Amino acid sequence: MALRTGLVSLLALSLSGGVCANVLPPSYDVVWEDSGKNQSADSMPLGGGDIGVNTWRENGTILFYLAKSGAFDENNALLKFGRVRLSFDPNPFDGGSFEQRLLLNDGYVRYTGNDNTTVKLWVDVFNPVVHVEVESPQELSLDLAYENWRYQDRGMVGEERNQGSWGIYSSKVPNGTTYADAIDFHKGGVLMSHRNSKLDLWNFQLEQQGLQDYDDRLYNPMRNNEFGLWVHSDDLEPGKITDGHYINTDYKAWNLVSKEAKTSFNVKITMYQNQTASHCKWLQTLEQIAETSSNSQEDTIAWWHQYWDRSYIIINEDEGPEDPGFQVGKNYQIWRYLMGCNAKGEWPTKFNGGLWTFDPVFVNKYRPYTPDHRRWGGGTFTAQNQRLLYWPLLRTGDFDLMKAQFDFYKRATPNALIRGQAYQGLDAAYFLEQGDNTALSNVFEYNAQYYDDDANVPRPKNFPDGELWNVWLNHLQDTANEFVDMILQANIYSGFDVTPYLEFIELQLAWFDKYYQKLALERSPYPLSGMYGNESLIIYPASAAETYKESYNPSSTTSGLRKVLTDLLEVGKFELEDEEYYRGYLARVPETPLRMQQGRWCISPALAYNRVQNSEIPQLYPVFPWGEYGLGKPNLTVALDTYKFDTETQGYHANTGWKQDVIWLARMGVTANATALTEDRFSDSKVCKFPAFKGPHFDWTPDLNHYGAAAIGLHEQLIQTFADESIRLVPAWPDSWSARFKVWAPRNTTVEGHAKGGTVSDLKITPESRASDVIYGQD
Ligand SMILES: *[C@@H]1O[C@H](CO)[C@@H](O)[C@H](O)[C@H]1NC(C)=O
Ligand SMILES: *[C@@H]1O[C@H](CO)[C@@H](O)[C@H](O)[C@H]1NC(C)=O
Ligand SMILES: *[C@@H]1O[C@H](CO)[C@@H](O)[C@H](O)[C@H]1NC(C)=O
Ligand SMILES: *[C@@H]1O[C@H](CO)[C@@H](O)[C@H](O)[C@H]1NC(C)=O
Ligand SMILES: *[C@@H]1O[C@H](CO)[C@@H](O)[C@H](O)[C@H]1NC(C)=O
Ligand SMILES: *[C@@H]1O[C@H](CO)[C@@H](O)[C@H](O)[C@H]1NC(C)=O
Ligand SMILES: *[C@@H]1O[C@H](CO)[C@@H](O)[C@H](O)[C@H]1NC(C)=O
Ligand SMILES: *[C@@H]1O[C@H](CO)[C@@H](O)[C@H](O)[C@H]1NC(C)=O
Ligand SMILES: CC(=O)N[C@H]1CO[C@H](CO)[C@@H](O)[C@@H]1O
Repeated sequence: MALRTGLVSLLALSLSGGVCANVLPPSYDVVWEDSGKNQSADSMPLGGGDIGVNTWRENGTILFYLAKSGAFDENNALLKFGRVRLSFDPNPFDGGSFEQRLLLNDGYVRYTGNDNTTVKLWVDVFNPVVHVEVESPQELSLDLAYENWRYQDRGMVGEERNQGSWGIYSSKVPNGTTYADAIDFHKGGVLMSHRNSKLDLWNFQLEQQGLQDYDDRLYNPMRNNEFGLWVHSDDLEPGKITDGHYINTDYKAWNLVSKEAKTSFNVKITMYQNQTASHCKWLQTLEQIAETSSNSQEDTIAWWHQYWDRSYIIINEDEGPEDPGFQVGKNYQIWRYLMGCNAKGEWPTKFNGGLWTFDPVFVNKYRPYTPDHRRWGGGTFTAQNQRLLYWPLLRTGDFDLMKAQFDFYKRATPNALIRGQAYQGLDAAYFLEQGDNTALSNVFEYNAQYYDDDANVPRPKNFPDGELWNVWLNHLQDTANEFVDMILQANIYSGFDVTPYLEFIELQLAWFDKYYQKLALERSPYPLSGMYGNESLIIYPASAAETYKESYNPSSTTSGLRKVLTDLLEVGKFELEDEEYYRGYLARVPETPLRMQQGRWCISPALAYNRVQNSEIPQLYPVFPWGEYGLGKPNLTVALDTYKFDTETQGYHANTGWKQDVIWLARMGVTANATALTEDRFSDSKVCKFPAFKGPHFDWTPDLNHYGAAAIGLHEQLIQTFADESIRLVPAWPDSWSARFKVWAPRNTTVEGHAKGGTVSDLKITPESRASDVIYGQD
C-alpha cells in the first residue's frame, strides 16, 4: 500500500536542524519548588548503570536512599545500601527560593537553594558510583551523614519478612533475621559492607523442598554475596557517630564533616556487589573502582542522549500538564527513564518498586517496617508481573536492557532442570510462577495451604514433591513461555544472539511435552488425545494464569505454546532437539478452545476447569501476549465478544497494576476505550509527589508493572507488527494525540514520523525496503 502523507507540521521543520538537540522537550523535566509532606514517599528517582537513588529535601537537609541490583541478603531480600543526609551551614535549603529538578534529557537531579547554591546528584552509567557535587557562591560547611539502620541484627516481625523469600506471614514459619552490616570509618570515608554468611533461608528451603542432596550443584546467588559502599571526599573527614530515628526506624549515622568552609564539594559514593571468595577480595575491587572511575559526567550524559534517541513517543508537547495526551507522553518517557536506570544491571528491574522503594508505612500503614521492606519479596520475580516490564522493550529497541531479564532465566535453568529431574524424572526445566532467583519456591508458597493460619490443611503424604501445595499457584508453569518468546522476538527484531539462551528455551518447552505425555501414560496407554492416542497433548492438570484451576487445555497455554514453537522454528536455532521434533511438537499443541457465552462464540479459558481462583482473564491471553486473535487476524469478533460477553470475567476488567485491558483494547482496535485507559494509566500519581510513582495496586509503590502494561498499550495503539511482515500504523490512535515518534519493528527496522488520529506524516522507515510493508489504521 502506498504511503499516506499528512501535513508536515511546523514542529518537524523546526526540529530537523539540530542533530544534537535534546530529544525530550524541557517541559518533561520534573520541577518542584517545594517539598512534599510525606517525607521519603515524596522523593524523586535517579539512577544509572544498575543503581537507583531516591532523593528529597526534609527539614532543610537533602536526603537520599541508595539501592543497587543484586543486593540479595540471607533472606533473599533486596536490601538498600543506606541513606545519606547533607546538611549545610549556612543553609541555602532552609526556606526562601528552592528548586529540585530532574533534568530528564541528561538523567540527573539538581537542587538549587535560596542563594543559588546547587547540589547535583548524578549516577555514573559505566561505573557503580554516585556523585554529589556542590557549588555555592558563598563558603559553606557540609556535614554528610551516612545513616544505616542495620547497625545491629533485626528480627523481622509479622509481614515484615515478606521482603524476603520466607513469604507472607505464618505462625508456623521462622520469622527470619536481617543480619547486621559492618560499618566503620575507613581511609577518611565511611565503609559499609554486608556479606552473607548464614544461609538460614536457603537451608530451610532445601530441606522443605527435599533438595538437600543437591546443595552443591544448585546455583545460589545468596551464597557469599557481598554488597556495600565507600563514601569518600577529599573535602571531608570523619566526625562523630550519632544516633537517630526516622519514621519507623532507628539508625546510627557516621558523619563526615568539612575540613574547612568551601564554595565547592565533591563526594563519591562507590557501590559494589558480587559473590566473592572473601571480604578482602570484595574490598579490593571496591577500592579499585573508587580509584579508577572517572569523575566526569560527559560519557554518562552522552549515554542518556543516545538512549533517548533510540526510541520515543512524544505527544502534544506544546500543551501543558492539564492535557491528558501531554501527560501520556511525559510519563511514558519517565517510565523509560526508570527502566534506563538499570540498563546495565545483572538483574532485571523488579515489578514491585524497582530500585526506588521508600519507607513502607507510606504504602501500607500496617507495615511500619524499615526502608528495606517491600511486599512480594526482593529475590522473588513473579513472572506474571515481571513480563510486563520487559515486553515493551522490543518496541523501544532496548535489547541490551532485556538481557538482564533473559539472564535471570539462563542462570536459573540448571536449578529448574534439577527440579524437573529430582521431582518428575524429566530432563526438562520445571519453573514456577513465583520464581525465586534460585528457581526454588519461596517458603510460604510451597506449602501455603498448611502455612496459611486460616486454612491450616497439612500437605497430604502422597502429594508430589516439588508441586506447590497452594490453591493459587499450583500447576502454573507456563508464564516462563513469555520470556522464551521475548528472547526469540529479540532475535527476530534485531538479530539478538539466542545461543546462550537455547538451554532455557528448549528445556522450558520440553517440560510441557514430556510432563503431560508422562501423566497421560499413567492413566491410559496413550500419550496423546484422540481415538488412536496420537492427536494432541492433554494439558491437564494445568492452570490458566492463577485464575482457572485444575484446568484442561487452558487457552493461555495452548495459544502460547503455538506462538513460541512457531517463533522458534522461524529463528531456526536448536541444540537439544532438531527441527523435525519441534514441527511434531507444534502439531501436538491442542487448539485454543472456544465456548458460547450469551449466544456468541468466545474464547474459552480452558476446555474444563474446576474453579475460579483469581481475577486474571486468561481467555484474552490469545490476544495478548500471544497474538492469535486481534486486528487483521481471523475471527476478531470472537475476541471482542470474549471481552464484552464472557460471563465469568466482567467483574475482572480494570486498569491498574498487572491488569491488561488497555493492551487488549488497543490490539483489538477499540480506539476510544484504549485511549481513555492509557490516559488514566499515565496520569500523574496522586499518592506520591513524583508523577510516575503510582501504587501499590496489587503489589507495591512505585508499581512498575502498572507502567509496563501502560507502555505496551500505548505501543499497540501506535503500531502493531505481525509475522506476515506487515507493519500496521495508527491502528488505535486518537485524533486528540499529536505525536512525534520513533519505534522499532522486526527485521532491524525503525519507524519514525508524526501521528495524529489516522494520519501519519514525515514517515521515515529504515531500511527503506520495509516501507512497502506498512498498512494504516484498521483497514
Ligand atoms: C541567583 O542567580 C540569578 C540568575 O543567575 C540571579 O538573578 C539572582 O540574583 C541570584 N540570586 C542570588 C541570591 O544570588
Ligand atoms: C514470629 O514472631 C511473632 C511476633 O513476634 C511471634 O508471635 C511468633 O511466635 C514468631 N514465630 C516463630 C515461628 O518463631
Ligand atoms: C524532620 O523533623 C521532624 C520533626 O522534628 C521529624 O519528625 C523528622 O524525622 C525530621 N526529618 C528528618 C529527615 O530528620
Ligand atoms: C564478579 O566476580 C566474578 C568472579 O570473580 C567476576 O568474573 C566478575 O567480573 C565480577 N563482577 C563484577 C561486576 O565485578
Ligand atoms: C501521603 O500519604 C498518605 C498515605 O500514607 C496518602 O493518603 C496521602 O494522599 C499522601 N499525601 C500526599 C500529599 O501525597
Ligand atoms: C493417528 O493414527 C491414525 C491411525 O493410524 C491415523 O489415521 C491418523 O492419521 C493419525 N493422526 C495423526 C494426527 O497422526
Ligand atoms: C467502550 O466504552 C463505551 C463507553 O464507555 C462502552 O459503552 C463500550 O462498551 C466500551 N467497549 C468495550 C469493548 O469495552
Ligand atoms: C539485523 O542486524 C544484525 C546485526 O546488527 C544481523 O546479524 C541480522 O542478520 C540482521 N537481521 C536482519 C533480518 O536483517
Ligand atoms: C468461531 C468462529 O467464528 N469461527 C470462524 C473463524 O473464521 C473462520 C474463517 O473466517 C470461519 O470459518 C469460522 O466459522
